[in-house]
Amino acid sequence: HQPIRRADYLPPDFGIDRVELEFDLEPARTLVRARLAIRRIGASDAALVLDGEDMELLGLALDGNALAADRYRLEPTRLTIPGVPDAFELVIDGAIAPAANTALEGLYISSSVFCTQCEPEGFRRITWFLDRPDVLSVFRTTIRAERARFPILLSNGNLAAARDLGDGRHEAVWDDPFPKPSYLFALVAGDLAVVEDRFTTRSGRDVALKILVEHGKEGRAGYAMDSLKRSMRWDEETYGLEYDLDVFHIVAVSDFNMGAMENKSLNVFNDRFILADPATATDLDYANVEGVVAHEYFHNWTGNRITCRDWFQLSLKEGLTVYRDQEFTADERSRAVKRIQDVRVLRARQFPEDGGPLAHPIRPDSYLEINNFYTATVYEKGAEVIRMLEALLDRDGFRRGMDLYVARHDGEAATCDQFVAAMADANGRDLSHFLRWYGQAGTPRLTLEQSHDAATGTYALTVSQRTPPTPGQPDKLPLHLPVHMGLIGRDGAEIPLRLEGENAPQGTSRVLELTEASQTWRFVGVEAPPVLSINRGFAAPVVVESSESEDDLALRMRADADPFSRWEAAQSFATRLLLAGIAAAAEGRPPPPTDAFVAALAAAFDAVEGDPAFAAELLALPGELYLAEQVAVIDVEAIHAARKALRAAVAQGLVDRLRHVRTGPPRPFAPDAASAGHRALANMALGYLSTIDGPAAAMAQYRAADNMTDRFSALAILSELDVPERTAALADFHDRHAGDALVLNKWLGLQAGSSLPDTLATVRALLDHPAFSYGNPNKIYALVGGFAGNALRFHAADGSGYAFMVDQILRLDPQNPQVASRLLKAFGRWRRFDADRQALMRDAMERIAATPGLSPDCREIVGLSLA
Ligand code: BAL
Ligand code: ZN
Repeated sequence: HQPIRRADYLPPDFGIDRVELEFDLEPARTLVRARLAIRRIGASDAALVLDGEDMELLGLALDGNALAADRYRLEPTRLTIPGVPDAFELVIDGAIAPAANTALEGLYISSSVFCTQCEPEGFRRITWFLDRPDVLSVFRTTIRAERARFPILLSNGNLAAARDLGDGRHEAVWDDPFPKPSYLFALVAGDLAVVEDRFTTRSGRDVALKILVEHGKEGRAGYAMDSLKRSMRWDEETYGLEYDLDVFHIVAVSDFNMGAMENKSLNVFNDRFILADPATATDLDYANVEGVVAHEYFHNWTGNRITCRDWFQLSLKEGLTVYRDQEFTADERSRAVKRIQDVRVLRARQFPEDGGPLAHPIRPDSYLEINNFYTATVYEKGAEVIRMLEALLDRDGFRRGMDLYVARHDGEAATCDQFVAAMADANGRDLSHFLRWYGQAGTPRLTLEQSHDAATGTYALTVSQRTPPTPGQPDKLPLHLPVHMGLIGRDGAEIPLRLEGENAPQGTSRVLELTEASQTWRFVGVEAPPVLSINRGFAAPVVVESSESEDDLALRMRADADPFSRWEAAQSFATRLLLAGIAAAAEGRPPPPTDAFVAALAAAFDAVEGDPAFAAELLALPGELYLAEQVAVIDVEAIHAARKALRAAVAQGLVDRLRHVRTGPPRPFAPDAASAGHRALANMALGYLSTIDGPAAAMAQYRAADNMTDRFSALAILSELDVPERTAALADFHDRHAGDALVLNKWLGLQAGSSLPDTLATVRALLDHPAFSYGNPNKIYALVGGFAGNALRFHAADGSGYAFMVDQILRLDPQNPQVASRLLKAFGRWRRFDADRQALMRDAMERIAATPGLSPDCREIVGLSLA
């Protein structure tokens, strides 16, 4: 395995205009015939080199003539045919073994259903092909299988023909008129229930919507269907983008490496992002179903109609599509709450990646295994980069850019440069400086200097930027970024913003453009020193280093006009106390006084009455992963202890308000955002109150709950308490939901994430529980991944957590390298720990590196981590 470099991109020597696939499906051995219409587009002497892995070649024919073995060369990952004509038909007969496919790439079987996952490079496990996203072909797919076991036969596009074959088998033929790269190919065959609905597009196309789930789970597909219809409408209203075929399928399967996959007109989903009902799904599950259904649907334009030229451009479709699904959710639910939740995820997952050995730009420069680059950076930071374009160009300008991008590149495989060029050209802007975001890794840090001249009423703000070095990029350039800011008077009122040289104020919230290492803006008409509100809405994915006073933070917590900034001020205040508490805990000193923070939190809480979802976010203290990023040497025990102490202090200080939240008549369950907000706040209050009252109220709620959010929230609270109720509730939950894999995954994850001291022993025991299986990624992520995310126990001082994870990774790598390498990333931040833990983590990774036959996926991650 050699690194693939972005700079080495060359267009393909051949195009494949038309693909006809025929499948004779049998789990043990499936026959695949591919008839390819191939045309030379490159050098006249170039040989045809097709990608292919883990298949048996049964025969090759060129323009109807069988090719003798000396006319081609078959190697483990490719098939080379020299001396081909300029245009020809190639027929390839091959055989594959879906039942033995545990990597879940290509064609495999999940709970007796044939399904596929081809992105990024799975199609080469189905047939030999130019398996790269810049080769676009029209596909016709013929599927033959036994009717009794596989009554449903699906592929991309429209059903062209179906017939009985007379021998217990049947056949279906699917035509997809839209040229597409091989990674968007999909096939599904099995015995599934179909939930149907319809959607009429703006221009009058009648679209059949079909969601396929396991028999008996039809009742859990309603929210996904509703989300799909709302997504379709939203994309029409927001971007003028309509669906383009007569049918849209979503198939839910239980064994799936990713969340879901946007195959043209045949999305395949991890069932955890489809199935939801009140008894089995939490509000978070509902929100995730909505978000992922929307995300995959939005890919139909941003990803499928316009795809990526090469995998280095992955963020072209993923960053943009994440941005689109975030905006959809913001419009459907609460914009402020959505932004807060997305920033939390960014800080907990992407900032650590950007600050560690696996740091890479949103458009990486090289990879060994592209599967390793489906990262928080490509997805979430990629979405932030798009969001900055929206801030810099404003909403209308952004829409003009999207329209031009679609008009220029529909039907093409495009690049990130082309996307930014469309944004620039549609707005008459030069965005060449902005393009640095695509090539430069690392999280920029902003520092501020402020001064106020009372005599002239001038307020000067200097913003400086600096991006710390990342592996391979020691020197960083200044970036072009929006500084979204406002100024607040001591009375809490927003100050009109008038820059020196302007005739009149331009609103109270503005986007300044930072392009230099340091820039100063002067505002006039500012009578008294103002309180600065900066990076409103988290317009730029940066760290703002601020030494804001506690009084200013308190003022902004209750009075900042930007709700995100109110939350941010609360987080900053809490973080400051927590960092002091962490230092104190590490040195055995008492924690710092919390009265000022608690009073500010109370005032902020009172100011948001009527928005319980936001209030719940306000009360949620910064998480352990975020705090770990803020300290020089990560001390997991001190972080845990400091956070626990501040939680107790907040509970005491806000006890009356928290009790008040828990009063009032019970509300009937509904999955909408407003109802979910009430539950979020009530459960936040329950958690705080349990630090005072113990387990009784949580146990009562656990027993009485009529929905999974309330039941599971109570269970999660109990799971952190070392009390007999904990054991009873966990046992009850298991028995209530025995046989429901998705619900039991929550049960596995909760136990794996518990801070109680015997967690590792519990996790080991659960490996043998029937609810766990090494064949199912959801279960592995719940139990083993859940443990890896449990900083306190994974980083146990004796190294037991590390040893356990190494065993798990090495066990999984031969069967599913994608899952193994994701788990391996847990070791990436090893240099941030004390010397003893560093040594233990290094040893652990060296044990992995020394393992013969390690997958390229794991080899790349361990190599980067240790470098
Ligand atoms: N394209 C892989 C899954 C997703 O991001 O939608
Ligand atoms: Zn995506």
